[in-house]
Amino acid sequence: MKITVLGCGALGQIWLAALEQQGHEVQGWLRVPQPYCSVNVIDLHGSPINKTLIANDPTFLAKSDLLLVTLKAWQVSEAVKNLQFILPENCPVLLLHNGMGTLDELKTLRQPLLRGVTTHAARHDGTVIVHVASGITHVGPISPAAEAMSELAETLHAALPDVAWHNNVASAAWQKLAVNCVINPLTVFYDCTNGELVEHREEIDALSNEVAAVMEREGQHISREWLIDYVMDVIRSTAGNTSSMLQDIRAQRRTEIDYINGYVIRRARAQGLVTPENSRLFEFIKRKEQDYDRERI
Ligand code: KPL
Repeated sequence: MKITVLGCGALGQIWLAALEQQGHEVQGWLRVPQPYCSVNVIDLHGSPINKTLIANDPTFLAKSDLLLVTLKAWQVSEAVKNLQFILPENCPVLLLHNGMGTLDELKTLRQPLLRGVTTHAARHDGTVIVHVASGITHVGPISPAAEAMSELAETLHAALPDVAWHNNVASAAWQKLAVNCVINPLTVFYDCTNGELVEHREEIDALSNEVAAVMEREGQHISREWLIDYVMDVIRSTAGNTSSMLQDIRAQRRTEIDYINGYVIRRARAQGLVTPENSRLFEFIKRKEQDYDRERI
């Protein structure tokens, strides 16, 4: 297949390396156009993969069979809209990011739209991307035109397992959103690893309860107890991780808070619910972002 990967950060480079090794023709697409992009990955076995791949080639884009979007949530809709008239009309667009809300921004996209949720973990170590933990990527259709595209999951699975197809991917997306609503802002608040959050059970319960209530109204039927157990499992299985939000804050980058707790707060408001704990942490992260924005002026 001919595959363009939009966004060449940690996740993007892992996918570029895996797809290229599987024999696919790949290119990277960077927000600041460049003719080449570098892939410097240490794979799960500790082996380095160093490649220079073509990037930002509109001719390649116009012939692509898949656009894999690995940008941060807040970058997605503008970047995809900028490419939609070069990309073939039947080329699937697969979004792989934390949080929710981009689908509302891409309602008018002509191409078949898919959503993915991944538990693969990678981190920057200087200029190198270390693939720290294997995971599972849940993929499913958003637009009707994508409903018959389950073979895409097999193609992706062959390159970077595990990939599972779900006709209803919303449920996997909501569960991941719930995990991110709890772990990400709390790790920033306490400036700690995911695992250290076990000390803060009261806040974990309060956040999870609020998210579970919103999920219930959104048609995602899970019990509060189940959600808390699920969040605690992720905290334990990713104990050594620095959450993506804490990495963003430490590097003074914009976080995905608007698409994580911000999305839950917006849905809660629409459903007549209040989410004081989510709002408190949302405001806390926003203040942090504003502080370093101010420092730059
Ligand atoms: O997705 C994550 C993130 O850091 O964004 C979790 C699941 C919290 C793992 O670190």
